[in-house]
Amino acid sequence: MANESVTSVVDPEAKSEVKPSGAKSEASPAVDPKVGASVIDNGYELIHSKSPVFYDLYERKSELQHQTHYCPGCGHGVVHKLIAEALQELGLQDKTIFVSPVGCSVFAYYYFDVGNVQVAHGRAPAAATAIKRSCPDKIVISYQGDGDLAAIGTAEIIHAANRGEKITVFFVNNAIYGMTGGQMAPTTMVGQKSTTSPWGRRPSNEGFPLHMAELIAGLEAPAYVERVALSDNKNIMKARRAIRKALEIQRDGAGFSFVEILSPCPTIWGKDPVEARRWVLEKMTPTFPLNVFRDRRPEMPKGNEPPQRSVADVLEITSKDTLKVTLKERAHDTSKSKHAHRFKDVKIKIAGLGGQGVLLMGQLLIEMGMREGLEVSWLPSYGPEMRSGSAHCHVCLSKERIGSPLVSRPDVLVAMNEFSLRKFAHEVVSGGIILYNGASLPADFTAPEAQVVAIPAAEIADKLGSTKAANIVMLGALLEDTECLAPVTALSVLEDKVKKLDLLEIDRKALAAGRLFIDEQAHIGAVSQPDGFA
Ligand SMILES: Cc1ncc(C[n+]2csc(CCOP(=O)(O)OP(=O)(O)O)c2C)c(N)n1
Ligand code: SF4
Repeated sequence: MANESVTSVVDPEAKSEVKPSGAKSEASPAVDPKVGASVIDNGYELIHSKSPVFYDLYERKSELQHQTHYCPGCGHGVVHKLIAEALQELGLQDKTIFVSPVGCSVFAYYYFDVGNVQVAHGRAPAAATAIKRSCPDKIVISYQGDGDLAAIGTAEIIHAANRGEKITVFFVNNAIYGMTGGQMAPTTMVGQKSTTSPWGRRPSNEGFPLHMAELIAGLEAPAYVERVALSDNKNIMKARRAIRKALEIQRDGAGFSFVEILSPCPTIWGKDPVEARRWVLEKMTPTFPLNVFRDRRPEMPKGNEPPQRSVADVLEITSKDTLKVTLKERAHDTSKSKHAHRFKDVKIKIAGLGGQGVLLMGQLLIEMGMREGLEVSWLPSYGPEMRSGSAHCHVCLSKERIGSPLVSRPDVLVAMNEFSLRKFAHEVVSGGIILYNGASLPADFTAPEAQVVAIPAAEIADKLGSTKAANIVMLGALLEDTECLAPVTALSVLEDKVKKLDLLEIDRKALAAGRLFIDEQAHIGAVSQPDGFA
């Protein structure tokens, strides 16, 4: 971690401390390599060592365990150290979950010995929201650069702040994209050169820099908003206090806390570490004034809090014990596990229009898979218009752990309309199955490598009383054709999921009709492939 010497005596528990030890002089410190102690003869003995909030070993740096991947003089190392010390002093290490961003600090999880989650670019406040809401007792930190927070992640940070999520955000503003080599950030200052503003930022073309602390302080919900700078030791000490205070606010459940930290990026700025620090003070602070913009407890109207339901409640499981029993029952329920799975894994893609029950069919399949003791995954995909737009889902059923839920080469394609048939048929593996919802295949369609079956599912479902049950007809056909799951499991899932008795009755019949169609009609000509079952 960055070797910032702490210039005041700190908590005796903390491992960086300053001890008086004799007469003063300007001589440089001698370092004892064994204990990491710097002994100087100016009256103080400096003892440096890593906070226990950091891992002992930086795994990624196999041969350079003593240093991080940050450039010399980078502010990220200093901020990491300040956060680690604050967590240590507050005794919060074991309760902390750190959300790492995309950017130079993405590797925070190699350093902080706390709970770690790494998220997509800009999404840290959204992920932190979910984590904090599901684990309200944890200390959740969203750590972000200016590209991450103020460009791609603008929406996430504004809305998390506006909702007053009880998380802490540390916003490292170095006025540039560091990791990707120095493109203009929303915080790049007027006149500042970057690879994408080589003439200097011009407000007439690129707009003005965003002042995130002020923007967030303008909202009603945040509890604490401060801007600090890593320009010199005095300001670093202020940053230290701000970071600690932000964490205390979260510890006390007081609301959203946000600290913007003006931070040097010597490498991209093309300056040495000392110059870069001076630049923070002389160039950045006039544009981004240091201030406590907000320090108050927000008042939330009482009495209209949304009902909080536990996971067990949502899953309709009354308690942990019931969950255990249910799982145990499932494990020992021979009627459910009797079905012999002759496959190692089956990958299915189900595609059609929103409203055709495409996503639901996938969910039913994975529920069935779970009941038969399989590993399962379901990945939905739909466009901007959920209803009536294209929709598809990826389903994996496997006896082994699933590496990726993405199905790019399905064993089975269920195409609920012609568009999906044409779009995805070429992805199906050689010898795979295509089940098409239609009385016959389009005249010019061929898929010589696959077994293609056209099933008039919509018509069958219509006759049974509801066109909407076409997806269940297809489900029945899929089960019969692939034998991947037992029909009895399908029935039990439908019985649990479909609450309306009249619809359940239609679904039962639809499931049976799909199976029957494959058994009795598919082989005598419903297969529209010229060569029959390929
Ligand atoms: C979705 C996505 N878009 C773009 C990128 C490329 N990218 C990686 S880091 C980064 C900018 C990081 O800058 P900043 O947040 O300021 O962090 P710094 O590296 O300066 O600490 C970008 C654009 C990406 N990884 N993912
Ligand atoms: S490029 Fe800049 S932000 Fe990234 S590690 Fe180096 S100094 Fe730090």
